[in-house]
Amino acid sequence: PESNKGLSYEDCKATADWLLAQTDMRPTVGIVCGSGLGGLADLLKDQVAFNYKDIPNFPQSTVHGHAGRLVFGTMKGKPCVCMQGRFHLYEGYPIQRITLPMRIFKLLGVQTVVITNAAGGLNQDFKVGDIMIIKDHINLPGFAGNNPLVGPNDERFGVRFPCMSDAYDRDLQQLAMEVGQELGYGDFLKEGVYCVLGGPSFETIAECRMLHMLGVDAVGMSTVHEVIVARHCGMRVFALSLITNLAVMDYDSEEKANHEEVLQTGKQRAEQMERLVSSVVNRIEPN
Ligand code: 6GU
Repeated sequence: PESNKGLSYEDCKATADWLLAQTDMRPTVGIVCGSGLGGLADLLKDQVAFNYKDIPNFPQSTVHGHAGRLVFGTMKGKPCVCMQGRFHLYEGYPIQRITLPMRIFKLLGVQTVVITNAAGGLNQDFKVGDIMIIKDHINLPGFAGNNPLVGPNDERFGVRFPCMSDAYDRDLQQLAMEVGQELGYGDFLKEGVYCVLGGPSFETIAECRMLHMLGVDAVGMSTVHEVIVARHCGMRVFALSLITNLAVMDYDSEEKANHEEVLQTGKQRAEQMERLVSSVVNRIEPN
């Protein structure tokens, strides 16, 4: 039907097969680079990269700070595929389109997805530059029917009503905590609940207060849709937020959220974020 803006299984398969025909790499880990965190992809060895615009059926990334390439390569010897730049709801794509890469990952043979994002901190214990291991999410657009799985369900991907209480793999969270401690990141490695909003406008003070009351630790404009689609088709998920700014919670504050600050913090913490991700990837066991 018209309401289904997603791609058919056959179209997804065609895209995956097109990619598989151009490289011998068979990635088991898929990585999504958040705003200002595209450097992760540059860590890959023996790269084979594709601009999104050259990949059949792929949307194109339009935002400053996002490169728009799919990069195959090895990270510490492990074959990976990395989205350098992602698609957001606020760019205007149908929600089923922004999550297409997750299904491509699945059809490429990916078993574990590692997702990063830049987020605003709401937890009063958080500081700019903290890295938050996502333990759960609130899909606020989903409350209003904006879920990437809306439309006919193709059982070849997954079930009609997928469980989300185990969305974020516990073992990978634990592994990341251990790896983070070993790297000496204990002081700025946190965990918490991520809430997605549609964007592109940042939150009002009243909205931040509301989210804080709801138990949200960090707020952003991505990740959750990808997680839902990744879980639907049975991939394991690990996700990290870089706290690039603190959400404004009181009317006396002079602070204003802005994209430059987001990118700036990304640059400052990029190296640690990259080291944490690559060390976790290194220790991911096959399913
Ligand atoms: Cl404060 N809000 C949202 N929605 N996304 C963000 C952010 C804030 N900081 C980085 N990304």
